[in-house]
Amino acid sequence: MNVNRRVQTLDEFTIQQLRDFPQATGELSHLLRNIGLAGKRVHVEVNKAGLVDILGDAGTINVQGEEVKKLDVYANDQFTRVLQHGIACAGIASEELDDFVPFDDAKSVKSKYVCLFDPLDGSSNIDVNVSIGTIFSIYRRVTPIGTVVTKEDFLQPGNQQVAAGYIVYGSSTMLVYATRRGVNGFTLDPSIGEWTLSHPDIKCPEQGKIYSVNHGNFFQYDKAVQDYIATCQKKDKETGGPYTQRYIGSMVSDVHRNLIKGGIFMYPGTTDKPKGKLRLLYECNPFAFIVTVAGGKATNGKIRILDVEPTELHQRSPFFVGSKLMMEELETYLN
Ligand code: P6P
Repeated sequence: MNVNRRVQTLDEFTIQQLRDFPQATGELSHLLRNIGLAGKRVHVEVNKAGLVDILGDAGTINVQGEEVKKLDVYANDQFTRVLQHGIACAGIASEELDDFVPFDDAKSVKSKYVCLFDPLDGSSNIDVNVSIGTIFSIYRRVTPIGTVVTKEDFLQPGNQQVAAGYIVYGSSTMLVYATRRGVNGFTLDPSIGEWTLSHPDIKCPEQGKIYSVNHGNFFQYDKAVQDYIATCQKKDKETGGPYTQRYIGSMVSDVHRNLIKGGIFMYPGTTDKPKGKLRLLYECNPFAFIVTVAGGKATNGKIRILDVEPTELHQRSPFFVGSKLMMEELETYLN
């Protein structure tokens, strides 16, 4: 079997970044590799999910005599543990945990980053075999190095993110992350157990032909949103309309597809839920950062989502993200 030796692994890529920036301490590279390690472990379990009935359902004891955890609890534990035992993270916040978790051991308090994540977004799709994902967001702490992190280290606006990314457990498993220098995608090669650089320097096409929204909520959206959706369905030589509607109800997959092919993803506020459903800190901000670095745009319907000053860890926000020209067309309706 010929192994493609020219493809860079995540480790080689992050170490190359370190060589290109001698002043870097290597902590961010180390943190990203830790996330890659946890992602590989979650990949293994997610791919077995269909077999859980054989291995025993969550909360039962499986044939190996181990307690079978819900996959999102398992994923949360993997990301928390790998970051806590690393040397680059001073604390985490997770969709699965009510409050943030400071790492107060002697080594961790000296770390300069904090990480927020949704360990397994869309986990309700697992039992119908729809792709799911992990979403993460990395900030430099604002409290003094050497002290235990506090909530203010986590309540930072998205424009302060140092890096952000996601893992999509789909037909293949991919890790995509952005720093201010660009967006790069790595596909897990199970034959060598490595993330391999498959999508270097991802750019979001300025114009796309895909719009993603839950039509079931249509009559609960603001009129401006309804009018924009109607435009997506009309013939238009200039924009290439009508667009195709693609929405699988798993944010990581929907936004990943639109990032690569071009498109717009919307989770607007509704009359029942004016703030929408998606979480600002570990769903909206990471994707807003990634798509913006790739050339797209992201708003909460009023301002750039990256400029929103957070007040709570789990606050929700309406969310619109995607190709630059499609977002600008949407904004003509929203403004
Ligand atoms: P709805 C999954 O539960 C999730 O949080 C996102 O991944 C997804 O985009 C959204 O909810 C789907 O929500 O209300 O359209 O089913």
